[in-house]
Amino acid sequence: MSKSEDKTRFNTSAKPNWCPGCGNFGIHTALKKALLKLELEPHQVILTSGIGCSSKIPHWANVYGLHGLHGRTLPLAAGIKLANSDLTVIAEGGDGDAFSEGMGHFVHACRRNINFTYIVHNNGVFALTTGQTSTTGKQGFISSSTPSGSIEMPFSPAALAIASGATFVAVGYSGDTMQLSDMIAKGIEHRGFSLINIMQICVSFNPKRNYKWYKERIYKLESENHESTDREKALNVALALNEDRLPTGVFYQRKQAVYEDSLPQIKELPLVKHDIGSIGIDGLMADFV
Ligand SMILES: Cc1ncc(C[n+]2csc(CCOP(=O)(O)OP(=O)(O)O)c2C)c(N)n1
Ligand SMILES: [Mg+2]
Repeated sequence: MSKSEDKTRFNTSAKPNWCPGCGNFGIHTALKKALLKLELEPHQVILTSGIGCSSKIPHWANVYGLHGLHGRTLPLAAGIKLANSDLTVIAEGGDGDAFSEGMGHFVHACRRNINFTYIVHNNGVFALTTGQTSTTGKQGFISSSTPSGSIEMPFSPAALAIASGATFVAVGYSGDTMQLSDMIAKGIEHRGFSLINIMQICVSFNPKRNYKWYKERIYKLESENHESTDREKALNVALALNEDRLPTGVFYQRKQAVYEDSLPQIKELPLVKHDIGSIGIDGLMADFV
């Protein structure tokens, strides 16, 4: 059997230790399916992550991985892509990682358009730290950090991404692995920054948003003839934040030059492939003496 026929090549011998029923299992499966669909090999892919239940994912995918600091999955991914643009770079993490600690990085990633994919496991809580309200939690949400109900309004990650200049914005659901693997594959194929914001089930700390709750509310944008190249329409859909109707699909996409194509140093050849044998640093070092 050739390497590319081995459908188990992204599996690890260690098994994920997420809670039984956790939506991260669906995302994990969808990611591996997407990598198989794109006929990628393990050595061509790297996953970066922050801190959280979701951010443990690089441990359980047989690709390169870097489990970083809370809120810092995006600068890791950006740095890796700029150093070795031959790699397929995927950043992962939770909503706390993306939209609390890492919010500044998120806006800049959207506007810079470096060619990598960001998969956000959005469960509306800080799960690893046992369930504090996050920026995407519902107003009134009762948790250990908001015992009388959250006062703040949640925001829309998709709307912020579109407004910040992102060139590929999709929203998925952890319970629909088929749709999700397609969406992740499309995101990876997109040249530029791609956001896959996934509504993720957290059975332990956000139990009201369970499989039944989502099933009653989820619908596919494609069934409503959504035009994903129309930025204004996409923004309106993203801004709706209607708890009773939750759209999934590619909200918005457009073609735009990627950041690394405009950098003369790496335009033709990835930085890691540059010949540095002929570069002398003696003159530079002499300045320090
Ligand atoms: C700088 C820093 N601040 C806070 C923490 C504590 N902390 C660990 S995980 C986490 C939140 C995790 O929530 P999320 O990113 O949504 O991931 P989930 O566990 O829900 O998948 C926090 C606040 C930390 N590890 N580092
Ligand atoms: Mg979370």
